[in-house]
Amino acid sequence: MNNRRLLITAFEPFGGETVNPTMLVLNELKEQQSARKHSSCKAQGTGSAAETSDLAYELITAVLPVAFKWVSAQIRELLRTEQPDAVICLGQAGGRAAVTPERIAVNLADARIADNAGFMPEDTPLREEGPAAYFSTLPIKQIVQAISDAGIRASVSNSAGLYVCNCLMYHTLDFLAQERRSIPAGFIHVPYLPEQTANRPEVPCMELTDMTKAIRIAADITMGLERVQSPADTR
Ligand code: PCA
Repeated sequence: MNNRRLLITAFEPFGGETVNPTMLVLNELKEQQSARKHSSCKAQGTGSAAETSDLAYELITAVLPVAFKWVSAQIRELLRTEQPDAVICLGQAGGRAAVTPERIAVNLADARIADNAGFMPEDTPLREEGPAAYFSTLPIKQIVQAISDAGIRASVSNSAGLYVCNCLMYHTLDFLAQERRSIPAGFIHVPYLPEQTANRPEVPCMELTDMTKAIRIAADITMGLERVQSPADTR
């Protein structure tokens, strides 16, 4: 097993919601990883090499506050201390029907609702002297194709919005650019969970199992792996 590391971040609930699907996706991925580690240890104990390809990278996870003021410092600190080989940040995009890797982050905050710290910036640059925008360095087209091939709705999004998710994506790519670290990094939005739309049947949603599978596919592709079917995939 090598020790390449993928940082995946989720966000806390916001905007009156009691859950953020990204936190649940992260929990599922962590459970799957420890289940695979366990079965791999057992297999290695019996001399089998089963499932080793599933352990080709380590997950580092973090849940971030939905707060413009804290996100920048927290992601920069994580990138500095963890030194990951790739970064996928996750966020909820209520109202979208598909898993949507973002193409671009822009140097602007313009909030329609206050963040969890009560802050509501308007037409404010994220970094005064920063570039206007950064493109995702994730293989977004390949990710969309592979998720779609697995029968899950996915499409490239050309706007991460101007709220905290765009802020996180911008600061992630800005830090990596400043540090001259060219690793794959970017952002993926996921839809609401069914329980979040129970009283709003017209609003699209997606099952947690599908979201988790989609993000696992995105993670594997980002880490340069061929997709391998594992028992966790069928859960
Ligand atoms: N979605 C918000 C912020 C946190 C989240 O999960 C956004 O799209 O900006």
